[in-house]
Amino acid sequence: MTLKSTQKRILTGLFIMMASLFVAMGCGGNDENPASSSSDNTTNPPPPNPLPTTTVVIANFTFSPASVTVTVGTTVTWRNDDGIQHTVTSDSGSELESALLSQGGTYSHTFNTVGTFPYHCTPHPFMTGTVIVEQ
Ligand SMILES: [Cu+2]
Repeated sequence: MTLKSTQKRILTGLFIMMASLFVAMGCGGNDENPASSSSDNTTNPPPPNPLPTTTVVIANFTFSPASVTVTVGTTVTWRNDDGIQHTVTSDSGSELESALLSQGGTYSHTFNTVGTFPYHCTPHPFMTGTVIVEQ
């Protein structure tokens, strides 16, 4: 009698242990969901840049477009596609004074003043362009 009731207790205890193990494993599986959902806590994409930009391409000894009209605060970027070095140099003043740009090189300038800014290429003075900055 006593032996049988002891066995019963042991069996019951084992059953409870296994049942609680099963529950614990189930909980472990559930824990992975909040862990994986925290992975969409990635860095947010940066806000779109509100500053206006314009690109002038230098190709075949030509600034293209030769004349651009922009609003104050616009950043203009020149990109040299030629295999020959060019500059972006103000005809007068120092608003634009790039170094020699090799192929693929760029020069950027932000225009914060209203006005007309004619420029040329120092090695090739026949290459000319104009930036018109409006309010
Ligand atoms: Cu040039």
